[in-house]
Amino acid sequence: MPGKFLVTSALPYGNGPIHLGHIAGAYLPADVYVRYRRIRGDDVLYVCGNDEYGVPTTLAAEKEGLSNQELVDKYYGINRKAFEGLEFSFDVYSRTSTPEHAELSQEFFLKLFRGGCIVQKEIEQLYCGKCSRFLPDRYVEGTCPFCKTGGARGDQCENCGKWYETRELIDPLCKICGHRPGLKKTTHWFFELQKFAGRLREWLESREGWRDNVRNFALGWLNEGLQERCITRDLDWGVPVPLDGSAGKVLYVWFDAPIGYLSFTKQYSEQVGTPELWREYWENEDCELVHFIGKDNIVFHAIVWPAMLMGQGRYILPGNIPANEFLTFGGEKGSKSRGNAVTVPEYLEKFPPDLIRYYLTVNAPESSDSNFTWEDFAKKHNEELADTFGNLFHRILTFAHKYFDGAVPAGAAGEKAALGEIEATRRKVEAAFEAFHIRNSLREVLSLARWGNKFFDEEKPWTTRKSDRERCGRTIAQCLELIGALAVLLVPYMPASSAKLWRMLGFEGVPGPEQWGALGRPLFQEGHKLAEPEILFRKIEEIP
Ligand code: B3M
Ligand code: ZN
Repeated sequence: MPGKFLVTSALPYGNGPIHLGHIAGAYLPADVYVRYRRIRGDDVLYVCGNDEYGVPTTLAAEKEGLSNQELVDKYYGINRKAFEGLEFSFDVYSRTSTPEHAELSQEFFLKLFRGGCIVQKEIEQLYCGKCSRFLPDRYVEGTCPFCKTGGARGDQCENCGKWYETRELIDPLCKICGHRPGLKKTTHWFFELQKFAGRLREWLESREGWRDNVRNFALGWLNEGLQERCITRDLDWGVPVPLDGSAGKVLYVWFDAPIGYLSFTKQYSEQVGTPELWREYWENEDCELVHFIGKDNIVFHAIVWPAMLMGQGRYILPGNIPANEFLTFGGEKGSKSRGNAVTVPEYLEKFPPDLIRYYLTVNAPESSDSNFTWEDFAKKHNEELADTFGNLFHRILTFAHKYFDGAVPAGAAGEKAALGEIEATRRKVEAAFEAFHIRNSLREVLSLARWGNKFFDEEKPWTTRKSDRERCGRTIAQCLELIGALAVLLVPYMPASSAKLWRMLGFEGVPGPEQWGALGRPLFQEGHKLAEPEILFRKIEEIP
């Protein structure tokens, strides 16, 4: 029976161009997963958009000399285009600065507030006397109170992933002027996370099939004891706190951002003319909510957001939260502010989308960090896409054209070798996807292509062509079945290449659920006409 899935990728900050580190972490695996679900015939909604509020935006706007609105408008366009360029298949790509999003965020806040889970307090907050401003989040840098790494931001440490209150930072310095801030009284609102500790534990412990990194990190947080957390800021850019006497206070960006998953689904429902459609996902226990994220977002998705949802009492909770480790550049995490990573626009100037979709999937930082280099990109491309997949396609298709008149010879149906191998691969790929081992799923597909090259070599059709023409035909028919299966199996990873291959095989459109379901059974009828072959993957001769 087809399933129902709501899949999200972490909302990228709309404060700079997205880079390959982001793509490898929370985006590409999600798009591949979504395309896999669709070709299995499942009902999937894939939701994402820019995260436009908070200090990440105001700081970047100050740096670029733009207003906050100008900055987020600029990067909304740039990110949308980047994702389109990489063939992402979002159903909706929105942004958190919409009125609907603000309204829904305020509704979440008020529900928790009225339920006694958000409390108001007067506290002392870091304040820079020189700049005359409070220093929330990234406006301050210091030493992480947990792992003692220097250069840590005011809200979360990039090194150990811990989330803390700005006041806890050791030796804080104002990011703008470099001076040591003092303290000043201010009023804020605190989310009493500890009230959800029991329910969170029960829920987390009952989760099956989660990656160890996510489960352990979340349970680790719980074991250390949950505390109330400040969820408002002294800023003029964000969703206003919806209470009297709260002028100048906005919601912390990590409070409103995940609500975007829901507000964007609602927007989508409006856009497609079925305003209540979102309920079929968010209010449906049979819908699987899957959040793809990078490992630095675990605490927010596995603790804070589920608690926010529990406090609303009407929405489903995440079914799985596959978090990837980091794709590093020269051994370091990619960073917009440091500019050490290859951005998507930079990549797209050089190569088509499928090559990086392939590389970042087969090399995905699923269980540990992986490092990006152009050398390795070119090497894997040449060995795997050009020499393994490309070679297989080309040698078989040209052979069929040269010696069989561009038509499928008789004989695949009665043969077990290739079809058996296809069937086994399909099973392994499906099992890998079920377990969110997306990298392994692609490695299985690569293995099938390797098997195909070996089969072709061992069968020696260039010899049997003269000695045993019937056998030669059976070999080529089986090899064509393999290529057909690869066109279907590659849909999630390389949609454009798969479509091209499909056309070379003499089919229209693109492979769909019917073809996936038939993997392992003959695709071709004897005499089926193939189209002209083209080279799908050319070797990269010059490393960028
Ligand atoms: N914008 C952080 C990030 O891009 C944040 C994710 C929000 S997901 C709701 O890492
Ligand atoms: Zn740390």
